[in-house]
Amino acid sequence: MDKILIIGACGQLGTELTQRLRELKGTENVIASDLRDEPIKLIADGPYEKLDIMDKDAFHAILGRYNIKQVYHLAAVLSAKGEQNPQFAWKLNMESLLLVLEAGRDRLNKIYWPSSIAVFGPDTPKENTPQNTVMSPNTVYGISKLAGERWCEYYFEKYGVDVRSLRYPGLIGYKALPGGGTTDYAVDIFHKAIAGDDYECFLSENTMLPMMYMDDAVKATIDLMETDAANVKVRSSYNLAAMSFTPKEIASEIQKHYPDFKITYKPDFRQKIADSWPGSIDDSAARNNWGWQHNFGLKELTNTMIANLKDTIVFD
Ligand code: NAD
Ligand code: AKB
Repeated sequence: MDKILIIGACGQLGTELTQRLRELKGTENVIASDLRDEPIKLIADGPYEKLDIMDKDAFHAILGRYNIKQVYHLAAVLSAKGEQNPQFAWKLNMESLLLVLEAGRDRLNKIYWPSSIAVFGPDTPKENTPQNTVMSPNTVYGISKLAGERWCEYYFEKYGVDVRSLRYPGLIGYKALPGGGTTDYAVDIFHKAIAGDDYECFLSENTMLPMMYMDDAVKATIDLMETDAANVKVRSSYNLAAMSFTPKEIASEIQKHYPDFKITYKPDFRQKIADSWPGSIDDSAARNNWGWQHNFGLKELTNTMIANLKDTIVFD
């Protein structure tokens, strides 16, 4: 059994991915790490290391101590936060990936690194965006993800590093809060509705974006990592899709549960980011190459978020 290190394990995705990998691989085989001194409660059941991934020596010490053979590198500055400090976002997103890829050359069997729909830009076809198309990201986050994809393919082709990647859409889950992206509204809106509050949305009512329920994202990640290397035909990053909706559409789905729920719209700087991203994604390569299938659409997402958030909002 390969020992796994998750970098950025206390984040929105990392929390749920750590939980699922521990269920599948055994708690002791999945080492969570993040900047915090202590793990968040949801992943406090297993090994945890405080790690700033910019610290190469500390990273290698952990790889050696646990004899780590697989790394899931999730730490990044996301789209909205990245625009507030572009130099820092570039530094963290790029340098940390290169550090992990270098480790892949001599001591790792497999690496997972997520990309994003943010690799696309205003010149990209908006509907059913193809796997290979015009890419003109105009956020530092998107530029770093596109450059990261090129580095992943480079390390695979030049050095045989088995690095795998998915271009996630906006991820929505009830266990952890999002960390500074443009799609965060689709999580925030549930918290407001359940608290009985109105929601002021920072995107306009008809902004269509691709989204995914967290269980599907975790399933896709593990499916991709578990499939035979021969099935992984895209070594930059796979398009991945489940559903697309607008703020108006998700609000009206929520109103089926909370008829008095009200949404208003006050677009801010994130509107321009959202406008540069696709409305829907063609993920047929993932479906054909390694059998990707999603389980959650807008209705299932809404039912599940409301049912679980009502009882289990966990703030740490
Ligand atoms: P997040 O911001 O919720 O979590 C990131 C985690 O990384 C945080 O816990 C943070 O403390 C940690 N971190 C930051 N700097 C670090 C450092 N120097 N060393 C170690 N840890 C550090 O992000 P997320 O939403 O969980 O996203 C995880 C990955 O998935 C990111 O690469 C992101 O770009 C990608 N992604 C996420 C989404 C989404 O909707 N959540 C969509 C597309 C892609
Ligand atoms: C963001 O909005 O920045 C992320 C993403 C789609 O990459 N959720």
